[in-house]
Amino acid sequence: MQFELMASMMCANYGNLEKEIKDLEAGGIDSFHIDIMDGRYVPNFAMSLNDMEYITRVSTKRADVHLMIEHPNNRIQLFLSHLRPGDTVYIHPEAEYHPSTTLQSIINAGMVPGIAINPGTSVETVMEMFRIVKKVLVMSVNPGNAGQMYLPYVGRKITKLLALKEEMDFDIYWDGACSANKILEYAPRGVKGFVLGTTLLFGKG
Ligand code: S6P
Ligand code: MG
Repeated sequence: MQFELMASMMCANYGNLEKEIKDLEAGGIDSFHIDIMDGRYVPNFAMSLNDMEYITRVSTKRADVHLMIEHPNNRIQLFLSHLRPGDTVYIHPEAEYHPSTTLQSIINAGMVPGIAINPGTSVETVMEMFRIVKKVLVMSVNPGNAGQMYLPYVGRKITKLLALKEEMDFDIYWDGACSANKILEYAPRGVKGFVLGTTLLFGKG
């Protein structure tokens, strides 16, 4: 069973971020999940462009950038210019009038395109984009904060996505309240990667 682990860097220790990055790399993390929030699409501000730039400069692993911002197309080049080919960028389709245009910009820049699906978003409303993206990030909490409770109704959506992923050629990733039990249950079923935050990696203390 092979799966990827992404460290949710909004939960990291900023007292010594370089050490945190190196420790996570030594611990075997596959990529750094970077939650960018604008205080509008979600009611919070988390990481910034500067944090993203620092992490990509210091780390040797991929960046996994989760844009929780309104109209990402307005600023997408700014984000892409700080990333390396092969890094992943997810947008939320609801945050954009023409999400496929934004996804095309991500592809043109050599990044891996993804969409993030909120707990209240149904598979059917975003299905056309599955043929464009390589990754679908399933939110199992509402976007905006770490340390929230898992929303059990998301499990049925993952079952639907698992049935579509081969035909439509995308991988499924899990974001929110990810515990060891969730990995043990969903990795064998075909979920490709898991974002680790306060639930499993960084602790709540
Ligand atoms: C939430 C964000 C997530 C969190 C992650 C934290 O808006 O997209 O990536 O950082 O879910 O993990 P946990 O275990 O604290 O829920
Ligand atoms: Mg995230």
